[in-house]
Amino acid sequence: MKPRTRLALAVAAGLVLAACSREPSTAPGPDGGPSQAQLEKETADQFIARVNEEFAQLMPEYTASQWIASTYSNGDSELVASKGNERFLARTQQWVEQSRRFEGKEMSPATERAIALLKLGTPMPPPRDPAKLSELTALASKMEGTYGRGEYCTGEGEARSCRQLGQLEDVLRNDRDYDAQLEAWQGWHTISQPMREDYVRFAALVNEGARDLGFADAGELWRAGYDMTPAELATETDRLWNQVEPLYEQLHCYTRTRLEAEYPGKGSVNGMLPAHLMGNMWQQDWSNLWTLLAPYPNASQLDVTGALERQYQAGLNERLTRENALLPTDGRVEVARAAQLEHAKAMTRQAEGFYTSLGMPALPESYWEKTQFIKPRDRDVVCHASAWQMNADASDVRTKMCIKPNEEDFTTIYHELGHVYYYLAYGQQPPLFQNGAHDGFHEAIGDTIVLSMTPEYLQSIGLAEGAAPGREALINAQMRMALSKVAFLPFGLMIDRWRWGVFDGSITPDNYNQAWWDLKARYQGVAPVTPRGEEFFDPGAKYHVPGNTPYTRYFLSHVLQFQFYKALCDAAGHQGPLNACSFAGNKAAGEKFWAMLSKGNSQPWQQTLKELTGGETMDASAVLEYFAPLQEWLVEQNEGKTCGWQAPVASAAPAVDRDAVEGDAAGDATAG
Ligand code: X8Z
Ligand code: ZN
Repeated sequence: MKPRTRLALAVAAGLVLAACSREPSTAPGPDGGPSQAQLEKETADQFIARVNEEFAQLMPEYTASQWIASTYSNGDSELVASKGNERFLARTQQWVEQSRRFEGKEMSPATERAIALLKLGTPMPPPRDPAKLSELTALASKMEGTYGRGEYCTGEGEARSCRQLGQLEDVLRNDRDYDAQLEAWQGWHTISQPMREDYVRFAALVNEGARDLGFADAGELWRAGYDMTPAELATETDRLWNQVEPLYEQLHCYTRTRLEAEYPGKGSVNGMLPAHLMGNMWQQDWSNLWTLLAPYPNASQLDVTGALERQYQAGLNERLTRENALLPTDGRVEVARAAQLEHAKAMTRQAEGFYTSLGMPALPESYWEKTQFIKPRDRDVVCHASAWQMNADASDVRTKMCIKPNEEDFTTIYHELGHVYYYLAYGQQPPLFQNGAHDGFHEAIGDTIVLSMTPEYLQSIGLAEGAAPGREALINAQMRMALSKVAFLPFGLMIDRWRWGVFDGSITPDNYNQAWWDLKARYQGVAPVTPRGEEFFDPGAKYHVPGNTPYTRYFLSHVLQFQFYKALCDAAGHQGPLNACSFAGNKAAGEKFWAMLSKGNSQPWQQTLKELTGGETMDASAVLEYFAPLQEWLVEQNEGKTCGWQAPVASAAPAVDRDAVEGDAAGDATAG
């Protein structure tokens, strides 16, 4: 996640009075800004130079307030974060309002782009009314805090025990017992019930803010940040989904067959996958079902989690021996804690090593001092992984995670460092261009590296025994990647289908949950096994909803990362099948990657994509090329099966893309 920082912009009422007065005042403007007279002399280029400067000045205080709320979550830090956000939004409102003077005037192309970005940057456009702005930022901090502190408690008195997200996820990750998984899944989905009313109000307030900026609603504003019209972007997502949908359906069909064998009579619901059995709270990544889904259990396997656990245990034992094996219990807890921190840092060093092997710089020393690597014991934090640029010259960059020694967290570190290296590379751009070419680019950087984590690479860092030759090993390796990358695709799409619908009014509070599960059914072919009525607010149990992070970025990233990977493999001179490529250690690939990162958001993404890949459109053919062997294998496995599922007729579909999705077979397809 990127902090909301520079994305927070809207129109202000504050300056309207001053702008209308005949006699320009020479007094300094609000917050020590320019006087009215100074404003009137300013050219567009000078205006943007000033905004960049003011932005850089404001940024550290804003980001610090957000960092504190995320790493020390309580009512006080929530207040500080919400006020920090409000202050930043109020200033950016002024900038947007001031920029209106230049509409239709001559200016440099860079200034024109920067002015357009001012209006487009925010996923949380605040309403003009200062009281509503204050209410909005308070709600945003409250919802994120509620998520971060969420816990599911059972029992009374002495027997009372509570579990937070990490512990409930551990159940889904490791325990294949049907009822234990159901309880963990249902338990987590209680934390969002109190958010429902807040979300209703939140949606109304961001919509008001979006309309103040000239958009139909907040969803249209979210879709406007892609150097194309909002309608075109919606159509693009449908086109890309249509490209990959047959591959997803094959994976779905194979997985369902295996689940039905594992849980006789209850491994599917009307042809759909039971939400609590997918090894993941949101069914977005099925990697934890490896033992059920491994194509060839006897062929070479990759047990990265096992290797990481062994590394951690070895470190712990070494420490215990060194410190004193006879330590009292408290002492042993402290030693274990130190071992966890050391191992989490070692995992991060490993990831950094990939980036430096490409010729990119080492992470700054302050990164290691200020990052949150593991979950603190003495306070609540938002564990959802994120990467932070704290200041405009990117000299202070951090990640915030609750790292455990498992494969999922290991690859998430590579993902987060992708954001961090983007910050470092575009740190020389003016602040308004310090952003991804679009947000899907930002999400794709680290994942492009993850695609390069081949069995050979894992062997080179001591986490696997190496690549075994042969088709069976190849299919195993492909399945491992597909369980995270292909399983994700429909999930990446459905979250914002839901929010676009909420914002455009086609999904109303009285059918929030119904619409959520209709979309889960339609796109993912996933269903709950017990009724999920409107007393629940299941969207709020996924971080990005209370965190207000747009999600289409991840869908786009899961397409783009294959395009980036292919281009970097070409740059590295790779020959042979795409899925066998690792560009680890290749300086030519590194240079090309860094050149792209350095551009930030200073030009349309189509141009940036062209410079890297030669093409100007997002295209899923690299996904299909990569997974061709697996797709062929899946079709063989599914032969004779009736694949697909019958999704219930949707109670509501987002009005905005109703045309665009016409003919989209997702959900009611029969394939194979
Ligand atoms: O939120 C994230 C990252 C931070 S930007 C950990 N991701 C999405 C998610 O967890 O839902 C990465 C993949 C999708
Ligand atoms: Zn990310």
